Amino acid sequence: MKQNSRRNFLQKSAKAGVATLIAMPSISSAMAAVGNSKNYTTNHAKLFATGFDQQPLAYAYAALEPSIDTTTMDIHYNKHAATYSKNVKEAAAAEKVDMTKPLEEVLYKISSYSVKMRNNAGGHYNHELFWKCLTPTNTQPSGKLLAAIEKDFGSLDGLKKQLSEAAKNRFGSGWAWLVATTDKKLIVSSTPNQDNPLMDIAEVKGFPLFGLDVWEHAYYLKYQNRRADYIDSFWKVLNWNYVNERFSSL
Ligand code: MN3
Repeated sequence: MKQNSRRNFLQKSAKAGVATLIAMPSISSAMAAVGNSKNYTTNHAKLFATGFDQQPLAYAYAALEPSIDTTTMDIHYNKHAATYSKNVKEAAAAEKVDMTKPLEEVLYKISSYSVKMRNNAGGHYNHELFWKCLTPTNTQPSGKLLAAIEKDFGSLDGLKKQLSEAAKNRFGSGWAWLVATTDKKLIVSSTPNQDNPLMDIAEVKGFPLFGLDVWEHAYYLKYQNRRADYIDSFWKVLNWNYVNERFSSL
């Protein structure tokens, strides 16, 4: 933290009381663990820190029809994702994790926790992000994000093509990601199971701007074996406004 911002932070903390004083440094040190704290400001960490409980969906189960069907949304949110949240809290209690701190702190050091923690901390984080990255509204990348997409992929279509390929080629269950590295370069990656780019064990590390769930539970009821059709539909409901926000904050 720079001298000035640290002074401001201490002044604000003194006004806000002891709770803030304890919570804030833990978030900024968590962001520093990404590897380059200068691009991950405290403001950014506060904006996007993830808790251990499921947050409510911002739209109805039916809102993403016909791209993602109502029953899939209901079961995916209330059964699959709810179970990751329940299980990550169990693992956190067993492994003495302070659940008042952001889940990200666990993800950055996931190699030092159990397999149960890896699967469920990842599962919970990935789904909390996934719901926020979906919307019934038609949105588009803009500003700094669009400029970065054009720089790193040639065009929006270039990004879509590369990410769709990564999603199609992920063997078995996993995710495809648009990742921002610490120098704000955009990279497409994919991870197996419930791993993600925040984890110290990930091949491509960085800040996930959005993730695409390609577990069969995310599409099978409507699309059966047609993963490629599900991926095509995903682009229609991707919340670019939220992705813009995540990138602009870096
Ligand atoms: Mn899922």
